[in-house]
Amino acid sequence: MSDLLSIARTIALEAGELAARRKAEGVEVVDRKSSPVDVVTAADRETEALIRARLAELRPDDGFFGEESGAETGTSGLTWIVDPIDGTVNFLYGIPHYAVSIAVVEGEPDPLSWRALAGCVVNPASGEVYTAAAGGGAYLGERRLEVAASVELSQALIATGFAYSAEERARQGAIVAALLPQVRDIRRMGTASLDLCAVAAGRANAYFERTLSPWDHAAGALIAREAGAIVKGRADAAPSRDLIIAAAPELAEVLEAELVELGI
Ligand code: LIP
Repeated sequence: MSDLLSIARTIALEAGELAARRKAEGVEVVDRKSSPVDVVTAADRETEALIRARLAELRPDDGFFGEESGAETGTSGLTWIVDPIDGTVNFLYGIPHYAVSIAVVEGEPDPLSWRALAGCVVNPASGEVYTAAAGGGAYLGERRLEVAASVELSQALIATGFAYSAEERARQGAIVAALLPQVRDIRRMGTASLDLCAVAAGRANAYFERTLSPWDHAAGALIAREAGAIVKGRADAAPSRDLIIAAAPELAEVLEAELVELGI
């Protein structure tokens, strides 16, 4: 497990350096994906290519599933789930809040069934490095992380995010508008992996989002869980495109009930 974690960490740091260098040199948008605002930059592709090449060197029998270059099955039963630049819009706008996210899972590369073994989330702009191994706890640098104690919904600082689809954003916006008067405040920070790490570090009491891809939450969910948070989907389901919620156990339950009430 620790070998897998050190590989994730080493490669995430290398990829973070490359992304930061490309940011300094100027960001080039090379394509659009699910909508006119869902952009791909040259750095997204180059960073993923670096990660994929390094993993092929160090773990040739493992599978790979990345945001920009898709999936390849391995023979080892393990798969690396990679988001080379999570928070691409922040990266594009020069907002120093984006991340390289690398996780390794056992089983099918499907969040509904996989078992996450190790994960690393690096914010190249802040230099913060979040890590976790299954059963081994979560860390920010050398500091062991613990999720904030559960609070009343009215006292909760809640992170969330919005999709690239205007139609979905309209639905998400209506739910957030209804939730806002019931909570301390909302934070839209733009990077799902760092939102999950914020819950792990006690910088937010909870996080929820719909329409995320597996690479957006693979590493962050393990880090939040190893810090003591409940990380779940709707009802008893695992986190997925349908829904991800992360918070201390009691708050997670109350927040989910309220979100369902609001029609999430
Ligand atoms: C982003 C997520 C964010 C979400 C965006 C997008 P990307 O990932 O980190 O939480 O709100 O819609 O999915 O596209 O930057 O890898």
